[in-house]
Amino acid sequence: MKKLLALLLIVAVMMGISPLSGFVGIDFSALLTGSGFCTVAGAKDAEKKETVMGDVDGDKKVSSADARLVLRASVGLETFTAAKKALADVDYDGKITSADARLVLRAAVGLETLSERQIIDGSDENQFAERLLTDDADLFVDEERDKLILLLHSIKEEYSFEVVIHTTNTYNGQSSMQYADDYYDNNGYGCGENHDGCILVINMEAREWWLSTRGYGITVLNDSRIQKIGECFTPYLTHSEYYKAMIAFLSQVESYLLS
Ligand SMILES: [Ca+2]
Ligand SMILES: [Ca+2]
Repeated sequence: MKKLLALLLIVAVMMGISPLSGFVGIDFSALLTGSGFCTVAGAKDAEKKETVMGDVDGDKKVSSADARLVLRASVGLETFTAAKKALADVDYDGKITSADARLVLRAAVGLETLSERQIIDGSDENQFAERLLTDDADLFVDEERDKLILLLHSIKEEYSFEVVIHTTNTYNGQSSMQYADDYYDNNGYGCGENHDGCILVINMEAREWWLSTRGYGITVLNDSRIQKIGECFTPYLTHSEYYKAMIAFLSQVESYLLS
């Protein structure tokens, strides 16, 4: 998992985002410990094929290890054979770039199905991961969105606890609490029979946020903790640093899940 953290930090740097560990005083690496994190897109077909698009380490699976190798190759730290280059160039532009690494990373967590798009119906899996972040207010760019989904997914895998982030411009005439509760329930969020989890709603029109909890979420995120979480991430919201705000939010939530 250290490798994966390193990869994400390299990706962050390459995407022009400063590495984020430390800015809320919490070990950011803890957010990346999900063991079931690297689900394999296209595993069903892997046995039948001699090579798998995106699989550059030859284990017939597309994992974060492949993404790391592709990223290294894209900056000249790794030299690929012609055959490997063909497998690494997943966007078929004839070059190995960070765009390929990004696609491989997305494929590793089930957000993308590379060349087997037509053969493998990965839509359910994609929706499954992406449903944890619905950005109706359009606060995040694609790269930020991808990384937040990875983090939300890894928290879910590690703690059996769904953290949901939803941005909106309207409460549809409801109170913030009603809106958040309904959004959570109507979309079937939560893990286990008690629907363990929480949802953070950011309403840009009202300029406010609301955190609703369910199941174990009610126990672990009590009122005083929710207040502390808010103190941690609202300064970033105020400065329109939405992505950093969400990293701060997730760091705080995870520190309570760990305790
Ligand atoms: Ca592989
Ligand atoms: Ca390429």
